Amino acid sequence: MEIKKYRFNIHGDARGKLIAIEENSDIPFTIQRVYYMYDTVNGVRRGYHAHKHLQQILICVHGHCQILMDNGHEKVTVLLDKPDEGLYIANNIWREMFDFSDDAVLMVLASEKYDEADYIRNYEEFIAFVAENT
Ligand code: T46
Repeated sequence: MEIKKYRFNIHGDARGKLIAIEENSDIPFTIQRVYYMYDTVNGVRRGYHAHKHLQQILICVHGHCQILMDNGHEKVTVLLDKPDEGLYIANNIWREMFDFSDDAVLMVLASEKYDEADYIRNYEEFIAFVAENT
Protein backbone atom coordinates (compact mmCIF):
# COMPACT_ATOMS: atom_id res chain seq x y z
CA MET A 1 0.00 0.00 0.00
CA GLU A 2 1.31 3.45 -0.85
CA ILE A 3 1.93 5.64 2.19
CA LYS A 4 1.28 9.26 1.31
CA LYS A 5 2.87 11.74 3.66
CA TYR A 6 2.86 15.52 3.25
CA ARG A 7 5.72 17.63 4.57
CA PHE A 8 4.76 21.17 5.58
CA ASN A 9 7.03 24.21 5.49
CA ILE A 10 8.28 25.31 8.89
CA HIS A 11 8.48 29.07 9.23
CA GLY A 12 11.08 29.34 11.93
CA ASP A 13 12.74 32.39 13.37
CA ALA A 14 14.24 33.51 16.66
CA ARG A 15 10.78 33.38 18.27
CA GLY A 16 10.09 29.73 17.44
CA LYS A 17 8.28 27.82 14.72
CA LEU A 18 5.04 28.16 12.80
CA ILE A 19 3.36 25.88 10.27
CA ALA A 20 0.56 26.99 7.96
CA ILE A 21 -1.54 24.57 5.92
CA GLU A 22 -3.68 25.75 3.03
CA GLU A 23 -6.45 23.65 1.54
CA ASN A 24 -6.08 22.37 -2.03
CA SER A 25 -2.40 23.33 -2.20
CA ASP A 26 -0.57 21.99 0.85
CA ILE A 27 -3.11 19.17 1.07
CA PRO A 28 -5.27 17.68 -1.73
CA PHE A 29 -8.76 18.65 -0.54
CA THR A 30 -10.93 21.43 0.89
CA ILE A 31 -10.99 21.36 4.69
CA GLN A 32 -14.53 21.12 6.07
CA ARG A 33 -13.64 20.11 9.60
CA VAL A 34 -10.72 20.02 12.05
CA TYR A 35 -10.67 17.89 15.19
CA TYR A 36 -8.00 16.70 17.54
CA MET A 37 -7.56 14.16 20.29
CA TYR A 38 -5.42 14.56 23.38
CA ASP A 39 -5.17 13.21 26.96
CA THR A 40 -5.51 9.78 25.39
CA VAL A 41 -5.52 7.15 28.11
CA ASN A 42 -2.43 4.94 28.18
CA GLY A 43 -2.81 1.76 26.13
CA VAL A 44 -5.97 2.91 24.34
CA ARG A 45 -6.56 1.96 20.71
CA ARG A 46 -9.04 4.15 18.79
CA GLY A 47 -10.61 4.12 15.38
CA TYR A 48 -11.65 0.63 14.22
CA HIS A 49 -13.55 1.96 11.24
CA ALA A 50 -13.29 3.06 7.62
CA HIS A 51 -15.03 5.85 5.71
CA LYS A 52 -16.99 5.55 2.49
CA HIS A 53 -16.08 9.05 1.22
CA LEU A 54 -14.05 10.98 3.81
CA GLN A 55 -10.41 11.88 3.15
CA GLN A 56 -8.22 13.03 6.00
CA ILE A 57 -4.76 14.26 6.92
CA LEU A 58 -3.50 13.20 10.34
CA ILE A 59 -0.83 15.31 12.04
CA CYS A 60 0.62 14.47 15.43
CA VAL A 61 1.32 18.09 16.38
CA HIS A 62 2.83 17.04 19.73
CA GLY A 63 4.18 13.74 21.03
CA HIS A 64 3.77 10.59 18.98
CA CYS A 65 1.35 7.83 18.06
CA GLN A 66 1.02 5.01 15.56
CA ILE A 67 -1.56 4.58 12.81
CA LEU A 68 -2.57 1.27 11.29
CA MET A 69 -4.01 1.49 7.79
CA ASP A 70 -5.69 -1.49 6.13
CA ASN A 71 -7.00 -1.41 2.56
CA GLY A 72 -8.61 -4.84 2.86
CA HIS A 73 -5.63 -6.53 1.22
CA GLU A 74 -2.63 -5.11 3.05
CA LYS A 75 -1.92 -3.49 6.42
CA VAL A 76 0.74 -0.90 7.21
CA THR A 77 1.65 0.85 10.43
CA VAL A 78 2.96 4.39 10.35
CA LEU A 79 4.62 6.32 13.17
CA LEU A 80 3.57 9.94 13.46
CA ASP A 81 5.98 12.00 15.54
CA LYS A 82 6.58 15.22 13.63
CA PRO A 83 4.39 18.35 13.68
CA ASP A 84 5.43 19.16 10.11
CA GLU A 85 4.30 15.82 8.67
CA GLY A 86 0.77 14.84 7.63
CA LEU A 87 -0.41 11.32 6.84
CA TYR A 88 -3.05 11.12 4.12
CA ILE A 89 -5.81 8.57 4.66
CA ALA A 90 -8.11 8.11 1.69
CA ASN A 91 -11.62 6.71 1.84
CA ASN A 92 -12.04 2.91 2.00
CA ILE A 93 -9.17 2.49 4.47
CA TRP A 94 -9.68 0.82 7.83
CA ARG A 95 -7.72 2.76 10.51
CA GLU A 96 -6.67 2.23 14.10
CA MET A 97 -4.69 4.70 16.20
CA PHE A 98 -2.57 3.44 19.09
CA ASP A 99 0.65 3.81 21.14
CA PHE A 100 -0.20 7.40 22.02
CA SER A 101 2.45 9.11 24.12
CA ASP A 102 1.05 10.86 27.22
CA ASP A 103 1.64 14.22 25.57
CA ALA A 104 0.25 13.27 22.12
CA VAL A 105 -2.03 15.67 20.31
CA LEU A 106 -3.34 14.13 17.10
CA MET A 107 -4.94 16.73 14.83
CA VAL A 108 -7.06 15.70 11.86
CA LEU A 109 -7.97 17.78 8.80
CA ALA A 110 -11.09 16.32 7.21
CA SER A 111 -12.63 16.77 3.76
CA GLU A 112 -16.23 16.47 5.00
CA LYS A 113 -18.35 17.47 7.96
CA TYR A 114 -19.09 14.82 10.58
CA ASP A 115 -21.50 12.21 9.24
CA GLU A 116 -22.04 8.96 11.11
CA ALA A 117 -23.55 7.45 7.91
CA ASP A 118 -20.12 7.67 6.26
CA TYR A 119 -18.58 5.29 8.84
CA ILE A 120 -18.13 1.55 8.37
CA ARG A 121 -17.57 0.28 11.90
CA ASN A 122 -17.78 -3.45 11.22
CA TYR A 123 -14.69 -5.12 9.72
CA GLU A 124 -16.62 -7.73 7.67
CA GLU A 125 -18.79 -4.94 6.21
CA PHE A 126 -15.60 -3.06 5.35
CA ILE A 127 -14.16 -6.07 3.48
CA ALA A 128 -17.44 -6.45 1.56
CA PHE A 129 -17.52 -2.70 0.79
CA VAL A 130 -13.93 -2.83 -0.57
CA ALA A 131 -14.81 -5.84 -2.74
CA GLU A 132 -17.81 -3.99 -4.20
CA ASN A 133 -16.08 -0.64 -4.67
CA THR A 134 -12.59 -1.42 -6.00
C1 T46 B 1 -11.20 8.97 12.15
C2 T46 B 1 -10.21 8.88 13.25
C3 T46 B 1 -8.81 9.21 12.82
C4 T46 B 1 -18.14 14.26 16.72
O1 T46 B 1 -19.18 14.61 17.30
N1 T46 B 1 -17.66 14.99 15.67
C5 T46 B 1 -16.53 14.65 15.02
O2 T46 B 1 -16.12 15.36 14.08
C6 T46 B 1 -15.81 13.48 15.44
C7 T46 B 1 -14.54 13.05 14.75
C8 T46 B 1 -16.31 12.76 16.49
N2 T46 B 1 -17.44 13.15 17.12
C9 T46 B 1 -17.91 12.38 18.27
C10 T46 B 1 -18.44 11.00 17.92
C11 T46 B 1 -18.10 10.18 19.16
O3 T46 B 1 -19.14 10.30 20.10
O4 T46 B 1 -16.83 12.16 19.16
C12 T46 B 1 -16.86 10.88 19.72
C13 T46 B 1 -15.57 10.10 19.44
O5 T46 B 1 -15.50 9.80 18.02
P1 T46 B 1 -14.93 8.41 17.47
O6 T46 B 1 -15.26 7.33 18.42
O7 T46 B 1 -15.41 8.27 16.06
O8 T46 B 1 -13.36 8.69 17.50
P2 T46 B 1 -12.18 7.84 16.89
O9 T46 B 1 -10.95 8.33 17.53
O10 T46 B 1 -12.45 6.38 16.95
O11 T46 B 1 -12.15 8.22 15.31
C14 T46 B 1 -11.89 9.54 14.88
C15 T46 B 1 -12.85 9.95 13.77
O12 T46 B 1 -14.19 9.73 14.20
C16 T46 B 1 -12.62 9.18 12.50
O13 T46 B 1 -13.31 9.80 11.43
O14 T46 B 1 -10.86 8.70 11.01
O15 T46 B 1 -10.56 9.66 14.41
